[in-house]
Amino acid sequence: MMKNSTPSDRTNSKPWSILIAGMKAATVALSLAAGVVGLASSAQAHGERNQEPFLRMRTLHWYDLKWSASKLKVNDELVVTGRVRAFEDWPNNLPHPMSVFLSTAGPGSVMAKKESYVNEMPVLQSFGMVNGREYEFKLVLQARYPGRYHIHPSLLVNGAGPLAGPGSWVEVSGSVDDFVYPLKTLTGETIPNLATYGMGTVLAWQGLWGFIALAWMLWWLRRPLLMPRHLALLRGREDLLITKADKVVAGVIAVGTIALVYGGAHWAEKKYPMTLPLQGGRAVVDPLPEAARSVDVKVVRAVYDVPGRSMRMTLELKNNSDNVLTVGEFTTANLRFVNKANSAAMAAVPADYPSDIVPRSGLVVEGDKPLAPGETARVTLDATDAIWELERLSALITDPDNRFGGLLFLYDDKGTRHISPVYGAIVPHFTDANSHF
Ligand SMILES: [Cu+2]
Repeated sequence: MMKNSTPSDRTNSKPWSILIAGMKAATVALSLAAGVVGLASSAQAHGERNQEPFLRMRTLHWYDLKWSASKLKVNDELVVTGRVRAFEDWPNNLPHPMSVFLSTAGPGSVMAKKESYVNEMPVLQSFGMVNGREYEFKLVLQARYPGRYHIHPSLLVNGAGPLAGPGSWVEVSGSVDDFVYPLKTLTGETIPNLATYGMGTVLAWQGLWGFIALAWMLWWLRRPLLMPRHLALLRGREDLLITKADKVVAGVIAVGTIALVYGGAHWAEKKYPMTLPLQGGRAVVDPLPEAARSVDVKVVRAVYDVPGRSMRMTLELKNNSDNVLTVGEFTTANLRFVNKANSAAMAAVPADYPSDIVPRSGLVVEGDKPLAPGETARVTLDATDAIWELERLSALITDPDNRFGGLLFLYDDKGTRHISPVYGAIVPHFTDANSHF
């Protein structure tokens, strides 16, 4: 019996106090979240290197990335375009990309996302991807906060989390106070700046609820607290704990809260008679037409040489096309290992492409002989670079599922690119890796 009437239970018995406590908790959570965002923006990184190698090598492969600018003023537009392929050898332990959302990865909301398209379809909503198929995306962003930011496209995969594409450094100059995002609504109303639209209303409501919560808290805090109340309970004097005034105040707050919620909803309904709910449906986006597979790739052996920071793979390539093909590039985990001896492959790397994700040593193709139409040949590729360590991809040796994946770009004599997926098991070698080839 005593337990049933402790002071904490007493407050819990009033639904409005639960409501107010909930709102207080939400306010604290929001301010904490704001603090975390603030910290993240000062650190300027977003953990892309911390993702497990299988998340970067076997999920989405991004290529042909273009950033329309590297220097912007506040309000300038940045257009990020490219292609992304949902990999065929998607990890078993990860939900497939049945529901994905196109966004950006960067330090907070430094850019406003204005438009997003996949295969020229607007993707305000989530959509599904098919493994082994490709998609063309376009993101239109508007510079908001001055600073220097690493901006990636990213797909948020339901169940698997955010999977970011390659990032490029973008510098924004100017003042955040100049940021404007005008908009015309479907009802014809012009909003001069979406960033500040309705801000007064938001602050007023937040302030009002905050004030009520504070008043309710102070009402109880001003009196003797835990021990005296506990003693009163022990002596069976529960009647002393709640006065008549308490009941009146509680009643006023209860009725007032309900009236405020009802009145507020009524006011909003009147002020904004036409509103659309946030759209939670899914967009349907067809993948790009499938190109004929020019080259079949079989992984004969793949080795990650730990001390040498080198990935070596022996592949069996079968040329199904009518063209003579040469190996130009191997791309994985947003890194581009380019065969420097291949002029078409070198020409496919724009001068302004982020150099930190194009390893300098490139891709060494042993023998580097062109592949005749119909020919099947074994080729050994060597991707050696400190970047394996730097990007923490060498952690793939500790994965419980030692597999790797990537895309192989081959070029014909006209300079046309032919893309083939590469995937298979990979064995770490801690010493003397070269003796196995
Ligand atoms: Cu980044």
